[in-house]
Amino acid sequence: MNETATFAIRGVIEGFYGTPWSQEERLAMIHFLASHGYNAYFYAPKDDPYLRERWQEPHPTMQLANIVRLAEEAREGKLDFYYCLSPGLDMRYSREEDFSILLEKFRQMFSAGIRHFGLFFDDIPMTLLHEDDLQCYDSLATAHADVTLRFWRQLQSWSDENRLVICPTLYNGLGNEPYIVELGRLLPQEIMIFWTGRFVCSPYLTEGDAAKFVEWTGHRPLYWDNYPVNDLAMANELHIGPLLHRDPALYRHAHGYVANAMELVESSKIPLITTGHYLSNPEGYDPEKSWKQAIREIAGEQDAEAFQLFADNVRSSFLNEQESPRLLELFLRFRSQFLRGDQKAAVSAVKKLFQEMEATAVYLLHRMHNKKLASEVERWVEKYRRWAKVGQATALMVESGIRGRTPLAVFYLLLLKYRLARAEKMPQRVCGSVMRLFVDAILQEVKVKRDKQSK
Ligand code: LOG
Repeated sequence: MNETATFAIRGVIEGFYGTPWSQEERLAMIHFLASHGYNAYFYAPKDDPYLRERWQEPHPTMQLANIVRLAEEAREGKLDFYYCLSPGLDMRYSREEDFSILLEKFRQMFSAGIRHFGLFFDDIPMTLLHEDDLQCYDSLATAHADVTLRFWRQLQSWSDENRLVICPTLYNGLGNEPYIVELGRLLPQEIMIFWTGRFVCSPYLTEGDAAKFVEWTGHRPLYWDNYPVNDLAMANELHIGPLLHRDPALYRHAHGYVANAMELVESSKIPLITTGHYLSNPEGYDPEKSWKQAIREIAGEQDAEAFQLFADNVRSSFLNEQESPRLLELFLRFRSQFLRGDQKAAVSAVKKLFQEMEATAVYLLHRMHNKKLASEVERWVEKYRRWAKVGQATALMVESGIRGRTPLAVFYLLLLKYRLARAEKMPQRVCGSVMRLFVDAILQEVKVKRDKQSK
């Protein structure tokens, strides 16, 4: 039994835009969560039409059966299953008929044994949309509080086991914004409120901010952390780096912490393992150690080393500005060695590096054991391979140059430009700007030399 003080709710939310996970993937995820320190799963894929766009319509029979099965499976794993609806795109909050439809949809889930519910108002306009509502309510916050309270009363009348979380329309900031202050004041403390921190994707979550949120809204936040999710504008980033910059003392002020996962379900497990470590023992969390362990578990012992080499180049996200630390260090070493005059050794070291990089990429593209992971990360690995080819052409160009074989150097320069275009054609973020910096620095040297020679 782990006695470490931590968050009461430790969850994952399927809350991304994109193709929702399949039933099979969800079942596997529920088992995974149960064995990695989590105790809650939130069912809220943005692109399940029956949860958001067509929230008024009942779930098709097959889907309903699937949801019920998931909830049962979750219960067996001692996980709370939250069923979450997002009616805000067009619900008339003041209309009894709209409320009845909402209630009916939740009631069906209650009848099937579900006791945890979410009512979401995120990603909708910040203003009231319907004439009836404008007549009836002073503000969006009063409308949301009214619907939430009516629903909460029903939930309580059905069972005192029922729990409710809402996602407000303004779900990030400081917590002193009028909408959230008003909403907080109107809702009793037992109704939980999701909060993503200062930003939609918050680089830091601090104890100080959490304490302020509690002071201003009267509620302990339930953190909705938008990591590792990589939807919409982040779709070219592969968020497999470890969780970072979450205050070890955050749990003292929060109901819990819920990570929004990626559509890439298998890849998500890597950062989710690190998050599980943070949640199980916030004070003792060691991101690098945890990350290595996570890669070993998901990529498998045999492939861990190769995967780790690659993964080091897709670390950057809003959590982490530093990209490709190992490459960067080797490039700096190359530069100083080259400038000191040991040019041949410097070039041969980077040549070796880019060969190793290509071999790693080719191995991962064709021989990885975790096939699901391999197919999810394939585009990023391919980009990594293309960068290796760029690096090789660069090294060969420099090598020909220092040997005085100018025509060959010119050939490699053209090859380098061709390969650079091929690499940059892929939008996936790999190596950040580190490879580009390396190539540009060398091209700059080449230009200076040529200019000198032509004078
Ligand atoms: C959505 C979320 C989405 C995420 C990242 C919240 C509360 N809602 O900006 O579904 O996955 O950002 O793009 C969101 O974060 N809105």
